[in-house]
Amino acid sequence: MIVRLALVPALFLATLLAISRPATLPPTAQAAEDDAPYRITLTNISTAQPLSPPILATHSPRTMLITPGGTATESLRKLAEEVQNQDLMAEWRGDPDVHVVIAGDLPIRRVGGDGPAGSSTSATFTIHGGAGDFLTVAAMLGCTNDAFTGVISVPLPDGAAPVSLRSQIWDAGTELNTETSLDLPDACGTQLGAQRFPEDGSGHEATSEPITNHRGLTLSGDLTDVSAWNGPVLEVRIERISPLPFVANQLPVSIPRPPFVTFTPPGSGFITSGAMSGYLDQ
Ligand SMILES: [Ca+2]
Ligand SMILES: [Ca+2]
Repeated sequence: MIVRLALVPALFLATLLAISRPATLPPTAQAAEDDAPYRITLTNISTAQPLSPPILATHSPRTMLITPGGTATESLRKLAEEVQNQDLMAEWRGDPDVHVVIAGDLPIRRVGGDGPAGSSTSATFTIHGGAGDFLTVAAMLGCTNDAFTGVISVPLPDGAAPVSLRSQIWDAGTELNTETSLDLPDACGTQLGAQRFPEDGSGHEATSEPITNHRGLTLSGDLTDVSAWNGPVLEVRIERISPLPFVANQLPVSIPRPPFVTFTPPGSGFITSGAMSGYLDQ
């Protein structure tokens, strides 16, 4: 069923430009000696799509913050449709298996694209994680109806070798892919995207579908091929910056992997470097 909702006021550029301090939570479920800092570098590798201020979380394997094949929460809908990451931060903080959440405050520019002062095509975050922790990252593709990218439940490396992944792109399943300016965040057309559109709000034709891998643009609306992608748009580099390896509380290698590894369509989400091929079969 599709429900046409009233246009939402044009708050999204303000959301993109709003300056709020990145917020973190101290680890709650890990002993201090198991805690290590990681440097997470998010790089937009696309000329087509700006990315919204991202959200990152470290968490235990007991929780899965985004479930492909499942339904997006209202907070994830707001990220994927409206570039708003604060509700998702609150939601994830409420999960006792989440250790640290960081919500970015600036968009990540597309290659060759504009953005607010301080933004660039790359953003680096330091986040703490414990032995056996996983990483989840999400950011909206800013010139889409409800597409987002990131990584879901990727094991943090416990060695010094950095790991880089190019992320999959999902359709949140909450909005019809009209590809019209009326339904795209205004920030896309006013500053960040590859095309110029008027400030006409960010409409929403609701759908109730599962999170699936995005099929790409259909070019049936206002978006043209300069906003289209034909591969990953985000590279995620994970680097453990603590000098010593974990020595305690390593998870057994037999720990069940989360279901995301079985939800792997061809051609997206693959390791480009690092030493984690034993963990991921994407
Ligand atoms: Ca959709
Ligand atoms: Ca719009």
